[in-house]
Amino acid sequence: MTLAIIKPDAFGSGKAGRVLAALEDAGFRIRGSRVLRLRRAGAEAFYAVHRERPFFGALVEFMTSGPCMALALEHDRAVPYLREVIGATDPAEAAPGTVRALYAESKERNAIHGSDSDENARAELGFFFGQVDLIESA
Ligand code: FUP
Repeated sequence: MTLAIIKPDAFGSGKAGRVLAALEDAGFRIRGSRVLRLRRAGAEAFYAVHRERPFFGALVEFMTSGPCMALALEHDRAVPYLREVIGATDPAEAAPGTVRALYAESKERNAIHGSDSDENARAELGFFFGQVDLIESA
């Protein structure tokens, strides 16, 4: 299981359905979903690893600027496969057909987040979802 966020740029411009379709077409099963707006403290905690980076303030501003959609996604290679499907951080460098190549505006407003390790996926799923919200397949 891994964690994706359809970020405020994509969610706010009505692209959630297209992003969900791309994820389902890629073979992910949706096991949890929540629409929410992050508060400042939540966005700062979620991106704490980037706290010292020059873009941190703008990143928190962006992630708190409107609603987003958190997704728990299941696949047998969930973490690395989602990273492939979403593409490089900067859409200009993302492979053709990836979610960011299709839907991201810029490196800063890049449509979607995907956990980058199994350890971070567990922590990030815990950040957005309680255990009862996640349907494990048999
Ligand atoms: P990714 O794992 O592809 O989401 O990228 P990073 O973890 O490196 O960065 C997290 C988020 O910080 C990106 F999605 C967008 C933002 N960011 C910037 O705004 N500017 C940068 O130069 C790098 C990242």
